[in-house]
Amino acid sequence: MLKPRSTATRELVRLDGLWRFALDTAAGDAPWTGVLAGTREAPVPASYNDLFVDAAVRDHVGWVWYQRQVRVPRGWNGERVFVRVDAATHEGRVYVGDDLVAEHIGGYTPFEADITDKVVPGEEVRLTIGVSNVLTNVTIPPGNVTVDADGRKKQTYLHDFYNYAGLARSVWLYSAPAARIDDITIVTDVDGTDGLVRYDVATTDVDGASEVRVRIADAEGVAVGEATGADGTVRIADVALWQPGAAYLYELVAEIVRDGAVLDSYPLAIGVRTVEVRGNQFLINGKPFYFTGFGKHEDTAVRGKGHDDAYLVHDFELMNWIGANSFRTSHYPYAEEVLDYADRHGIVVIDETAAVGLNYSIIGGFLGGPVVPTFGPDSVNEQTQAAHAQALRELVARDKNHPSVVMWSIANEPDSGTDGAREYFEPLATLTRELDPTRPITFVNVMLATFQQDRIADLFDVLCLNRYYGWYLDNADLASAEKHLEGELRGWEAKFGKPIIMTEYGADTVAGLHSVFDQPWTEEYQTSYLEMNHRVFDRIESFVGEHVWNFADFQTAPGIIRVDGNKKGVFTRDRRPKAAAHALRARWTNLGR
Ligand code: GCB
Repeated sequence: MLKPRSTATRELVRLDGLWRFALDTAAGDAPWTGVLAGTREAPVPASYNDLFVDAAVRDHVGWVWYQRQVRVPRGWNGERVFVRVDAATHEGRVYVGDDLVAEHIGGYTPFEADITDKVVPGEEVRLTIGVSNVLTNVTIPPGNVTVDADGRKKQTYLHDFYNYAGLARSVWLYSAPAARIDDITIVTDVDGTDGLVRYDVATTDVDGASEVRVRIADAEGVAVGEATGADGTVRIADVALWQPGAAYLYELVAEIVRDGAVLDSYPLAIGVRTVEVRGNQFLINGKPFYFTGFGKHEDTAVRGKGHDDAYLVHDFELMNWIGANSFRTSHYPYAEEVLDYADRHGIVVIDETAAVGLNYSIIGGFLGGPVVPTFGPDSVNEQTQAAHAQALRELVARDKNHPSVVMWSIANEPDSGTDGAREYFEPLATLTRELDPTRPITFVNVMLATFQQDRIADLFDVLCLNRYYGWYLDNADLASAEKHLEGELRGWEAKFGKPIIMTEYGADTVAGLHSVFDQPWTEEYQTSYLEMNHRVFDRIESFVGEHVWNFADFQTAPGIIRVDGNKKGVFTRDRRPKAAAHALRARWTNLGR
């Protein structure tokens, strides 16, 4: 799916700003048929939860409604008109006037509708968007809604970040010609010093007299290659590769041309690079790559998961300062602006679906709750698997052309050591390879499923492990933690011979808390904990990366092991460095890998 862009043939109106806002409890039935009740307004993009001084909003379970008037530009006469929602977390319904025009399940991928027949250029329409935050056993991510004796609904979930909801990314109105480019797929390769750009342009309403043309220009705008036809290959002589830390982007322009007139035109930034797993190495452009960086979250005060360009730039600046060359979009696809920025700045991305918390054993085994089998008719079942497959399709469709994305992560910490895991994951691994045969795939393994228990790691290219020796295990005993961590890593290495990335390791740390002892929660302990991990990583040959959990402190559901959220950030929630940030910087800027 193409990102909406203003091009020679397309126009764009961004619908960000304040929208009328109401909870379903206040909005009445069919709230899209009139002006939304009440006086509340909510900004788009932002999660709605923390905006109001009202627990009923923060803890709301169900639908909320956003509404605004929109004037369709009068110059759009004769064009197709689309509304595009970058994300509605977790389910969205879009109404133009009284009519439902789009429905979508899945909180972190975009959807759109052709609303040409519902609007008149030059006139206003009422645009209403319903958003539901409900998670069940068949959604990705899963959750559960309970109703107590007083009729109060409560949403619980198995993942460790707050269930922020609403319209956290932009909403757009855009025009496109009737004969138009629907999609572009780019795959790049290298042949000696030349770059090969294979392209495939999907179109709508194109007649036999029209043709597709593609041309590529370098960063200075100088033409370097062209081709005609809906698919083909363009060769770029003496190609400048997209490299980690040294991004180079070309611009590919796809056009539909008829009798010399350009009917539609869409420019796409592309980077030429290769990615490959060979033996126990992860290769980018044929050279071993060692990941340094973080698992992140889209999370800031007040706006929740609302996308914010200031935080985008600042986070990447901090990653650059600390020597991070990569991050994982834990635990859901991030805003497209983030990937565009990573493309332009040479930051490597592991792109993850929102399949987090497919694991009932964590509550049972680890947190001492009741043990429910994860995979079963009433828990993670075939319907969940279908939703997961759809999440994979939408992730790959959205992000396939980003050179920064070097690997798909199809889930975080599923219950990979129990009955049903293989039956659930094997078809999804196969599907991901079909959707994109060019990138390695992985899933992120939980500490309850060591190399002895895990049943699915062989289906994937890279072993991504989350391990908390020295925190959840061997807390305050880094000497034991060091032995146990090394023992387990050697087990994985011997059994699979695949590259290993530590995708999470971290210790909760309250900024400003200090001790001369190995005292958990202090800044000193976080630093010693990371140093212990690094000593072990440096002894394991198959190690190809380390992503600390987490880049910054973030909000979670309330609980007795969380103090106003998860405090494993190397930066605080407002992005100030803890002591560990300086230690990491010293390591990562001197790794020389
Ligand atoms: C994990 C999860 C992550 C949590 C983290 C923690 O393994 O993948 O979402 O936040 O542990 O801090 O417990």
